[in-house]
Amino acid sequence: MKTIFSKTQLGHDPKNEISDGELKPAVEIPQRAEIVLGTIRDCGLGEVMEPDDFGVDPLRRVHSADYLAFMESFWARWIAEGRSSEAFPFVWPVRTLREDPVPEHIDGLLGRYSMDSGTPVGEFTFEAAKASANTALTAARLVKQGEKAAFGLCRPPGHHSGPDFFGGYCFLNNAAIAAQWFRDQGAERVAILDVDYHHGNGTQSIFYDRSDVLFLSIHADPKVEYPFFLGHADETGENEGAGFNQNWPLPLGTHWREYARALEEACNKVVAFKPDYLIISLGLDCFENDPISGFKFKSDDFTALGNRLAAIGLPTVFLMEGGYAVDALGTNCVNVLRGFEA
Ligand code: SP5
Ligand code: ZN
Repeated sequence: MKTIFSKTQLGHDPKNEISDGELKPAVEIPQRAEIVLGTIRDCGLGEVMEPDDFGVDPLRRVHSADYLAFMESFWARWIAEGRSSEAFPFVWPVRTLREDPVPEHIDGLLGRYSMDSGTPVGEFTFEAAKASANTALTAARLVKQGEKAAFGLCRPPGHHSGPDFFGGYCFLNNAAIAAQWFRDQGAERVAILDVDYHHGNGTQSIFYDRSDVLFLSIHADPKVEYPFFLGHADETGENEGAGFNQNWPLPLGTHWREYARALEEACNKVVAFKPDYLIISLGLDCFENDPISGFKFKSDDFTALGNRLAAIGLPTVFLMEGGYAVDALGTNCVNVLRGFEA
């Protein structure tokens, strides 16, 4: 299968993050993409292509104009404020506080348009995020043109980003942008299956009241894991979207054997929905040695995951999300993709 990737995606190069309440070295780093790319080349998975630029329109179908304008102008305003290093949000409009009027000061805006302090914004972050979204769109277009599957080597990832906020290392929701693009190109139904270790809160929220995009997510129970505030089993969609969202929160320590039972249910849901296309939010952070995660996948289990996804039998777009055990990331990613092709 073909892989899409642009070097522009490496421009987001965070040094630190606030993780577990402390300043720690960043884990969502450019080396993640480099190691995956290297493994794809070494094993001869297929051609690696640059993305095309799809412009702002497909981003606008998912994200609000004010959020995109904020991200576009952020770095210049941060510098103008006298700041010089990567930016961390630090105040948020929770509960009794007001979102309107929108603040004028950059510190207020930073909180208004974010969900956590674990996601620093740097000079080239938004350029990298746009390239990552173009990678997703280019992969989607390949599948629309008849490829059985394509791999968008997205980085930064996307599934935590909502209509008007960044967070969880995500700035633009690549999977949502690709799903909406398929709809705008005439697809009737699109399914998104999120196998990242963390709940895809952004993607869920974007499609929560819609029946044309099915969102399914298997992840660590948010009672005990990030993102904490979404991803429970009772979130099944609302209004028009009732019944078109499903979560499988699983306990810390979950092995492939238990995971596979949830995956079976999710795959059967996908088949019953009869979508035109399937998008896989491909996190690789269920791996046993992932430094921030608590599931117990072995490298071979990723092959089994790819096998099961292939058996669904749909045109499939794989978009990379998380996965932070850098040394094993290339192997684990390629195992899914080759497991799919086997
Ligand atoms: C795309 C994606 O995978 N984003 C994940 C964002 C997670 N950010 C919070 C990290 C908190 C890590 N806590 C580790 C506790 C065990 N040492
Ligand atoms: Zn994750």
